[in-house]
Amino acid sequence: MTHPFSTFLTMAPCRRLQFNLSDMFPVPRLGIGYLSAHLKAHGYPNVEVRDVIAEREWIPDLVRRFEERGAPDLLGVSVTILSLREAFAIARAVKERFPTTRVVVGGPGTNGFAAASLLGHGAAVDFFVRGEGEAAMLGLVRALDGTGPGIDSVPGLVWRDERRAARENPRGAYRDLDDGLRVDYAAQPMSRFRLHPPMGVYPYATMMETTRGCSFSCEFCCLSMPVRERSPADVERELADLKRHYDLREVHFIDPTFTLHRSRSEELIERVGRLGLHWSCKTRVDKVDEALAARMARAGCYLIAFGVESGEDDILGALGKSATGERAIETFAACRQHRIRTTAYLLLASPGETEAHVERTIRFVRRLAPDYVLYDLLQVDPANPLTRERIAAGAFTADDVDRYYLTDEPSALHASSVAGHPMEVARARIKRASGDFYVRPRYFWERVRDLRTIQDGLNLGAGGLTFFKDLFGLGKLWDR
Ligand code: B12
Ligand code: SF4
Repeated sequence: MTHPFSTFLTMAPCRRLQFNLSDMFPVPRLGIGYLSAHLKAHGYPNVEVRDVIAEREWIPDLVRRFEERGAPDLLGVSVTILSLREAFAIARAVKERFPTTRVVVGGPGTNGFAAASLLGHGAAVDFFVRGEGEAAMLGLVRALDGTGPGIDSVPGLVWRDERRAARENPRGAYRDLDDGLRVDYAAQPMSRFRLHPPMGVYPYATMMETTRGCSFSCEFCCLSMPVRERSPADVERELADLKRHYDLREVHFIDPTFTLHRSRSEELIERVGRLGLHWSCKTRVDKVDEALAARMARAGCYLIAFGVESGEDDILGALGKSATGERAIETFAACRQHRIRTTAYLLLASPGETEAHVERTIRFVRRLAPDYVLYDLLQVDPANPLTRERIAAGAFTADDVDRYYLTDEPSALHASSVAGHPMEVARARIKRASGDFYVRPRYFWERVRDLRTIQDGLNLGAGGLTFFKDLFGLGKLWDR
């Protein structure tokens, strides 16, 4: 049986970041792709996915679209923590013009905030969803069109009752990732997508999820949750289909720790290898050794991004990261030996970090010799333990965090990092460390010598241009 209920799914762009390659290189949205597929599989064919980032659209374009084609019954907006305010702006504009359209906001950005904060600051949003969205979205649609039980049974839903008090439902069971559900790629503008550098070397390229959750519990991360894995055979089937339909040559696996379990990883790597694809992934330095790197390289892996975080073992300990700096050096050497490129994610402004630590980290990165390095500030996120500990210790308040992410008002967090470093100090450290690594003729020469495709050269140009614009404070390439 099919239902006429209409749903429109989109995402909020993140307009507050400077060095934001990700919004300039739109990628397939796995999250809303799964939601769309799940609704369609359960008798709701009337689902539209609009990638406003790929289409370079903003609120007036959405409103115009709804005026011309009719507004949906339900508008779903996907957010990260950094795009919640943009989602609120979309909701305000849509509700003002189309008051009967309900708005639901979901995605990783909703997870850490109190229900009352989300509903209070996001006054135009009817519902928020925390955690996995497939069952929640279907439950919400059924509750709204009257074919299912009420709103109070939708898993992970944050909503207002008749007295407008904030209510929150418990989360439901985790999805079985081997249930055969596939991302609704057909609903997305596949030809517009490009993985951002340093990925996307072998177009056409896309992303794929083979696991959810991570069994480690690093203090600064929001991805720690029970791990579920897809069977390698199912991943192979999906990749083979994508290869046929979209001429796929490259895939980036978004799993938090791709090589988490050795035997499964080996099987998966072998199956991916049979397809003759180029691929990249993210993992931990203590989850790859020389033998695994060799297998990965043989199977087409050309890039691994590692959460190195720091070269200082005391800082790693404080961050709850059990790997060591020396292990990182060994793993990076193993990747080099097998011509696998490496990206090192490093965190600056960690608790207890001093100028001496930063200097040593810069020297450590020279020894590590990654192909790419991405220094970032430790992220304030109420979904990570570090932020909650700092609130409990009185370093800042939950209200500061709410103001920082949910409003345009000033917050203590504009002036200071989560670990208490003045923001200008923290930013200066990132610039200094990034400059030390990238602004070297030798680095440029090494990159040119290692170019593997024409697209690789174009990526080098685009990545370099964005980096230097940011380094010299010239603003984003796309800012509207
Ligand atoms: C691929 C990716 C990207 C891609 C695409 C983002 C996307 N949302 O699809 C790009 C490169 C654009 C990107 C950009 C950024 N990202 Co990113 N990204 C990821 C990554 C690696 C995978 C996301 C993914 O596809 N997951 C798989 C899908 C199936 O899960 P999902 O998206 O969470 O969706 C499920 C639920 O969240 C929910 N859901 C999602 N949307 C919606 C919408 C509705 C209406 C409902 C009801 C439910 C719902 O249902 C889905 C199915 O269960 C994650 C880390 C990870 N492994 O999860 C980080 C992650 C999402 N990114 C993060 C961040 C911080 C960023 C950036 C700020 C990075 C930067 N400095 O530039 C930008 C922000 C861009 C923006 N517009 O806000 C953080 C978000 C933290 C947070 N609390 O919000 C994460 C979790 C990484 C991390 N460890 O901190 N990212
Ligand atoms: S930082 Fe990496 S290893 Fe640690 S919890 Fe997050 S995803 Fe897992």
